[in-house]
Amino acid sequence: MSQNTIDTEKKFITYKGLNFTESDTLERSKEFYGLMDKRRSVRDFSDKPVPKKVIDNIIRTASTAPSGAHKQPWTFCVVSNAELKSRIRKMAEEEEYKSYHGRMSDEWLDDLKPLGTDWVKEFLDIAPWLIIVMKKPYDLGENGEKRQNYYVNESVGLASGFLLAAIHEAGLVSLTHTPSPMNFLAKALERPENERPFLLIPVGYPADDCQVPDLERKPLEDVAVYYE
Ligand code: IYR
Repeated sequence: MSQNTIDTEKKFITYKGLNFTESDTLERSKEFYGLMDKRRSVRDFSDKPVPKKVIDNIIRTASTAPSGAHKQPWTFCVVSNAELKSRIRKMAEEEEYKSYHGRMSDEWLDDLKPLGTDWVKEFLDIAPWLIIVMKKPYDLGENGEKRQNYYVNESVGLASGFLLAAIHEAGLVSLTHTPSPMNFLAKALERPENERPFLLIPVGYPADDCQVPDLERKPLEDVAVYYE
């Protein structure tokens, strides 16, 4: 073996999959769909605490997502500190106020009407945890050298999807919040230069009087095309 391939020698292990019977596979696929179909984006949070160990497991799950060249180009910044949450809220609302008062097009504002959103982001103070998902276009090596990551948006999007599923599976609720522009988060959290905010996800329990818009999901026929 040549000198420069030693570090990248491939190692393989046997993988047998989960091996369910066909009827269990059908049953499980139906059950999981039923569970995921109950997930809703929530904006009315309770301040009821969620143990840190739960958040740890949810993030471990997110980090099992596939990623380009298995680089796992993400960092999950987890905020429960009330003072920091409140600073984040203030900065997010400053940007959101500008977005709702001129930066977003009339078409965009019209499309948001059924969701009842506005620039006020009370949930950033109330939810017990804020998870800020950071994407890493490159890693920093030991001597500060840049190491390329690949398919970063796809990878971090997948990890965020796994994160939302794990949050829901645990009986908690979340919101995929995108205050725009989001750069203030990298500053407030003092992140290194190779991290960019991707999503801000409050996590907790729904408020007692929580309301969500009465939305319908597209049926299978409208989202899938089969070529058999
Ligand atoms: N970022 C704003 C606006 C917003 C945009 C989309 I697209 C949404 O689906 C929801 C909201 C906000 O968080 O209010």
